[in-house]
Amino acid sequence: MYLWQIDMKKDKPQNGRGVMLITGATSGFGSATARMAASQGFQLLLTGRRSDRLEALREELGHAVLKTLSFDVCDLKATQQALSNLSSDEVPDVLVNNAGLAVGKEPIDKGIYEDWNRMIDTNVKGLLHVTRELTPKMKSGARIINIGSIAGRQAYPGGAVYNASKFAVHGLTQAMRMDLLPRGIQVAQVAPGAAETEFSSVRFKGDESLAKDVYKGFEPLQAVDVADAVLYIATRPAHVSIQDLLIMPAAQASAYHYQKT
Ligand code: NDP
Ligand code: 8X3
Repeated sequence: MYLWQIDMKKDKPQNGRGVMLITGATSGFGSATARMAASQGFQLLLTGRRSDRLEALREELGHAVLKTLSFDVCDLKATQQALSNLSSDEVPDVLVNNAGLAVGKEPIDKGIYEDWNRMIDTNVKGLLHVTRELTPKMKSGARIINIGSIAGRQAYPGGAVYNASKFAVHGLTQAMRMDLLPRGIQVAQVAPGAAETEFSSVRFKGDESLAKDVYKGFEPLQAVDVADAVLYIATRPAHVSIQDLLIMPAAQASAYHYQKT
């Protein structure tokens, strides 16, 4: 049995690792990270918009979950309201800025403003909202892990605004690391390639056949592979800072190069 398959309702975590707040814990990388972090002794603050999924995760992970907080990261007031009431022992030791999405794959001259706004508001402004609210309270030794993407390293046709938002995460991660260095807060980025989650279903607005096509002919990453990278960073000794981790499926060499059957 893998560590992350432990039944959290029965098996109390052995080692206190501190508090981890995960944005976008209702699906994909976020929920896989929650499960793995719980199995490794973290106490969790789980966030996302879908409160039913947060509650299901709380039920599954039992006492590992300190709190679920349902809010939209794009909404500054709602973010402030949700995060302002954390008690001192709920301030995260690890913040995983994971909530994000791609919407649409139109070329720039056919792009849809609403889709563009959703990507920029969620991937850039949402990450900023959560970071701005939590970093003043975070202590020396804390870590922030931003989920970037291969799309933040290489642009691709139809990806313009998603690319721009993830290039922004890449830049923000570097600047945040410099700003927070004097406070002893580490900042890392995990940048995955193609991973089979709800990501493509969201991108293609519920068209499951288009979503499935993305992963045809090769073995994509699974959410647990990315969670594993997040937990690796989160559990390094205090003097070790993993700054940047690009993680790809074996069949993907770049944003454009896939070895498909
Ligand atoms: P999923 O669609 O499975 O999960 C996305 C998560 O983000 C959900 O929990 C969703 O929760 C949350 N979210 C989206 N919008 C908001 C919002 N406005 N407010 C709060 N939470 C929000 O996709 P992934 O797990 O794949 O994606 C996670 C991150 O990884 C994203 O940043 C994505 O860009 C990035 N990524 C994905 C890759 C992939 O191939 N899958 C590769 C590289 C990076 P809810 O809907 O409940 O609010
Ligand atoms: C998601 C990976 O290549 O679809 O960030 O942009 S990709």
